[in-house]
Amino acid sequence: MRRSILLAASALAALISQPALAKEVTLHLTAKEVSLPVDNKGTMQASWTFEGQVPGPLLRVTEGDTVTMVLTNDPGNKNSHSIDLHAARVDVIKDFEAIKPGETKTFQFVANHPGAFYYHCGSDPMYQHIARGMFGVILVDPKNPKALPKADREYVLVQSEVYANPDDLHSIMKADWSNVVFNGVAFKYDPVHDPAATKMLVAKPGERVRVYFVNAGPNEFSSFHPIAGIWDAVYPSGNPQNKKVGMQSMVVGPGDGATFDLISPVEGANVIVDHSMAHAHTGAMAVVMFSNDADPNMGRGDLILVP
Ligand SMILES: [Cu+2]
Repeated sequence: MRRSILLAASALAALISQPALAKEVTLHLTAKEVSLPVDNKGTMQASWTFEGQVPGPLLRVTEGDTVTMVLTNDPGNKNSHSIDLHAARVDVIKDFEAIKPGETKTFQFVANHPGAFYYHCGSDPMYQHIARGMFGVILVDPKNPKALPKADREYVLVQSEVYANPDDLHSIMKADWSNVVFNGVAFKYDPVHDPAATKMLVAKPGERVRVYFVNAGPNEFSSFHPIAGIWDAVYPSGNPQNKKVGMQSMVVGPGDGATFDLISPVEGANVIVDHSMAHAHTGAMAVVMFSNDADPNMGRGDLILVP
């Protein structure tokens, strides 16, 4: 009896560790021009977004998948928009072209490279569309489920700059931003530096916390560092073959991304920052609270990209 259970368990384990079968996946995104808060006090800004949120929805496919991307420009919008997916190898002119309000565009690619990739609007002027919030993350999970150690929790952080008046194109070209932020809002997950913040990222001591990080820019580099922690592993572009270990910080430039694993041996807080102080102290800080009674839902399901 015990032997047959063991055999069944090993057969199941063999099945689970098989490379994933390539699938055909269709992803839909709609460009929406909305008003969104850029700080915890609710200061609103006219934003250009994917699906009315900054960053846009987390897209997730598996290495080898054939992906059909369907972009709709909401008929209520005033501007042309497009999508540039860094996970795709296609024709920039034909596939990443801008479409007018009310139009829909479709293109296809094979997700050959695993990783944490940036996506953004490339409509002219691209730096303004990015500065107004038109960006997000597409994860291409490796087809071999053992290519990376299993993560206990996953979080997505996207860095970007907030410009006080994004109608002033000159201010964006001069990088004259007011705040550098994670996930669209200054100090969004940092009640330590902003009493108006209500959220934190959480995990238990010993858990492997995987942070998929993309720097949307449009201009500033990020020196990505966990205060009171050390990155157990860093994978530039999120590719398992790019493994670095024991990193204190890693620079992620605008338009780039990486996967960062963090494990705390003790209870207490780490603060993930862009260690460039002008960036951290205007909003690029996120608390990760390690406690034995951490909320089991955080860092899983819909709470990988914490709203
Ligand atoms: Cu756009």
